[in-house]
Parts: sequence; structure tokens; C-alpha cells
Amino acid sequence: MNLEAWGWTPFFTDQFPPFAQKGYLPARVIRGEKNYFRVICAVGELTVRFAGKLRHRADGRADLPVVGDWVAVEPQPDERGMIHALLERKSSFARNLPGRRKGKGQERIEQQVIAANVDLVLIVSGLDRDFNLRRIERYLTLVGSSGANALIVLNKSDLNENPLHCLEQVEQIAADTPAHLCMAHDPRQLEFLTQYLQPGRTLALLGSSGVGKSTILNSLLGEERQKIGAVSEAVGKGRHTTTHRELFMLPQGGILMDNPGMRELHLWGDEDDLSESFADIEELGASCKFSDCRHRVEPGCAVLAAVTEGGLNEERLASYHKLKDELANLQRRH
Ligand SMILES: Nc1nc2c(ncn2[C@@H]2O[C@H](COP(=O)(O)OP(=O)(O)OP(=O)(O)O)[C@@H](O)[C@H]2O)c(=O)[nH]1
Ligand SMILES: [Mg+2]
Ligand SMILES: [Zn+2]
Repeated sequence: MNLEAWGWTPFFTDQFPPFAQKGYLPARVIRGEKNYFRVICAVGELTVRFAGKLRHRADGRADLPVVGDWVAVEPQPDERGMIHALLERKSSFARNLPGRRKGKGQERIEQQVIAANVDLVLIVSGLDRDFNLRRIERYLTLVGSSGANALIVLNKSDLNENPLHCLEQVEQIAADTPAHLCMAHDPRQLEFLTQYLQPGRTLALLGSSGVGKSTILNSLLGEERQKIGAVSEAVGKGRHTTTHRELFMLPQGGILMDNPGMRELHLWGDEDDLSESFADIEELGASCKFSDCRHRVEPGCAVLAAVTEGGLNEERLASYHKLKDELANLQRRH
């Protein structure tokens, strides 16, 4: 097992000496099911449990290992193991799990880390009924706060009469984030991904159920390793075929994480996270009459003027306000 090929870097080596002293091995969490985790390490793949101390020390779920994490593991007989420590993350992709209650009537907001140590997030959309610019803006904002880079993949180009028009619309909202069209069943159409693949680099597929995440993975692997499921004709949505997260080593080099489709995507972060995903609006805002302009009703607002003049899409501004309110609300409660 080559740790580097699985993404091990000096950033993790530097953290490991105290655990090496105890005889633990560095391991990466490659699969997370409801009841068990799998890691890969020098002695192969192990099914692991969390040490009690790790659970006790964890201050909320964010401190417990997730898929993509590097951990210190103690191998045990029968391909089992015990995770004793979680190494610091290079990046983590988190969402807000709202509505959890702690004690009597007290609403608790909780950060749910979805995946860790991802270098590049592939935001996958289907060009069928799934296509939704506002959702892409939401994903871009979330990835912007994660420490990872983003890439937009517009799949199912065969199901859209004008895929190039969709691509143009996406490019207008995506600023510097590259976007590509494809049809996942055809590996030749995924060749654009090779420029993003490199040994030890971790990519993750995110998007709604049914957009073709697992189909993309299978095409890159050249075999049907993940089950894929038909989209419901009645509602045009996927059926949540993939139910766990898992890392796969790609023959082209690089590691790809397949994920379950996301039902709800509540942001986790702060208002500054909009500065990348809505750089156009923030730039316009620099010319508003008031420096604290909220671009809603204020006089001399350059953003509202751009909407009137047609330079800025009204729905994009509404999307900005919605996400900003959501983040402000989160900050207030946190
Ligand atoms: N027409 C067309 N269908 C596609 C394409 N890519 C995937 N599909 C189909 O879309 C359906 C859903 O594909 P999956 O790969 O299971 O989607 P997923 O994103 O992994 O879905 P979940 O695991 O539920 O999150 C399957 O029937 C695929 O065959 C494409 O480019 N064109
Ligand atoms: Mg899937
Ligand atoms: Zn303004």
C-alpha cells in the first residue's frame, strides 16, 4: 500500500510522530457506512471502530472521523482495527444540520462534516429536470468555504436540446470555476477530467441523487463497481441509489469519492463565503453610495442599478440575498 498514492503528504507526516511512538499506523478512511468504517493502511484494509477515548474527547460530531480523513489506527486480528486519533484536516466539506434539539426546546445547530481532505469537488448537475442555476450557486458557496476547489460537471448533455446554452448560463454564474459538459456513459467524454487527476489528489463527486455521479465513477474505473439507479419518471429525481461514501483509486491516478445524493444543502460558514461565489455582486457593491448597502432598497445602490440596466440577473441577486440571510442567521445562532 502506497500511502502517497492515497493522498498522504508531509502535512500529515508532521502530525504523526506521537502516534507512531504508540505503534499506531497511519490510515485513511475509505468507506463509511451507517454502522462501520473501512480504512486502508500499510497492512491492508481494515474494518474499524472508534476508541472510546476518541468519542469522549470529540466535541460534537465534527471531531469524529469521516470518509477521507487520515487517522491513527491500531491493527487487530481478523482485519479489524481501532481508530485512536483523528489527524488535522487539510480541508473539510461541511453543511449545517438544522433542527436538532438538545435539552428542552433549545434548538441546536450542528455542523456535519461530509467529507475531509478533498482537493477538488466535482459539482455534478444533470441537464435534465435537475438543472438549476440557483442550486449550483449554493454548491459553489459551500465548496468556497471548504478549502477545496470546485469544478462544475454538466452531465446528461444528451437529454438537453441546447446543452451549450446551459453551459453559457453556468459560466455566467461560475466566475473562475471551470465547467464542462459530458455524457457519463461515454468514457471519451470524461477525458477532460484527466487534466485534474494526479496521483495522491482527491476528487469528490457531489450533487443531487440521479445526476450520474456513480455512472461517472464507473466510466473512469472501466467497470461497474458502483450500482446505478434509474431516475423516477414521475418526479424526475433519483432514488438515492448510493447510500454510503467511498474512496476509489482510479487507474488514471488520483482518488475519487462517490457520495450519496444530497437531499438538502444547508450552508455552513459565514457571510464572507459569498465573496468568491458572488464576486460579481460584491464588486458591483463597491460602487454603492453607502458602504454598508444591503442592495435591497437603498438609494444609490449600484447592484440594483445593474439589475435595472440588465447587467445583473434579478434571480441571481435573490439567490445572493437568500444565501446571505441563511449564513447571517447561522452566525447569529452559533
Ligand atoms: N441519458 C443519460 N443518462 C445518464 C447519464 N449519466 C447517468 N445517467 C443515468 O442516470 C441515472 C442515475 O445515475 P447514477 O449514476 O445512479 O446517479 P447518482 O448521481 O449516482 O445517484 P445517487 O447514487 O442516487 O445519488 C441512471 O439511470 C444512469 O444510467 C447521461 O449522461 N445521460
Ligand atoms: Mg450514486
Ligand atoms: Zn447596494
